[in-house]
Amino acid sequence: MARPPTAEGQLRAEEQTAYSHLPDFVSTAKQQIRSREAERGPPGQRPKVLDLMARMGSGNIQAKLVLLGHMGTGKTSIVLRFVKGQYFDSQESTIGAAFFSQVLSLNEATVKFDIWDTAGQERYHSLAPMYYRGAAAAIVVYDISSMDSFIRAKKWVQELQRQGNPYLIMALVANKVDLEAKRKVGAEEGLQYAQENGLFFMETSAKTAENINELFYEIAKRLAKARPSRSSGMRLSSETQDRGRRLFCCSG
Ligand SMILES: Nc1nc2c(ncn2[C@@H]2O[C@H](COP(=O)(O)OP(=O)(O)O)[C@@H](O)[C@H]2O)c(=O)[nH]1
Ligand SMILES: [Mg+2]
Repeated sequence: MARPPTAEGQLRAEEQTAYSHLPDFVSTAKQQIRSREAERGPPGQRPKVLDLMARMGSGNIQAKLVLLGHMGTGKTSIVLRFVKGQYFDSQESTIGAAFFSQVLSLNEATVKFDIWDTAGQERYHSLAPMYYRGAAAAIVVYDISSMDSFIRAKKWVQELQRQGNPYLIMALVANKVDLEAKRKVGAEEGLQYAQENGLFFMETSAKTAENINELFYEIAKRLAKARPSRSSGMRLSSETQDRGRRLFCCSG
């Protein structure tokens, strides 16, 4: 006679189902990462700046950037808006992670972002370290219309603080500000949390493009801060996009 399942047994069965597809995904992800690493050359021959970013020559910075956050908060939409100037109302869910690159020219430096856009699903959580390891910058995204996503964002921040590197530039991004009528997380709440944790904070909308360029510009500026000569100004290499108005910045 079959025994009733124990809570532990049930959990193990659920885990098995959730993780059954992971081996394939892990090998694809590892291949993706290996090919990116190969492009950067052998580790011993890479320029070392705290091993966070590789400088490609005078005034050029190559920086790995990772996006983290609950599924559906708009991570992919933020990247697509920045990289391609596109937005889709029915953006498909990311499977595993996706890679993008974009160059942003400041007056003082040219920053090439290698962007890893991760999937927000819990079942991919164990893979996240592969993407944030060695990152120079991280964008943790929540959706202003979802308190759950804000709680999840705080967990990502804690994980990055625990396991990421101490020099990581971290941005807390409150996305979907166009959904003001459905707002559940106040701007002050996000800003306060960011200030207490040494992050910089921005409210964005991938839909309207509000503060999207500003977000990446701020990160690029912080990456370039180590450089001796500095001035301000931004130029996107591919296209000029709408400049937003809302900006809550900066701490950290
Ligand atoms: N209203 C609104 N919807 C957005 C915004 N950004 C993303 N979305 C929508 O939210 C859903 C999830 O977006 P997606 O980029 O796939 O989120 P991800 O899972 O974090 O990558 C999609 O239907 C998007 O069209 C935004 O700024 N405003
Ligand atoms: Mg996505």
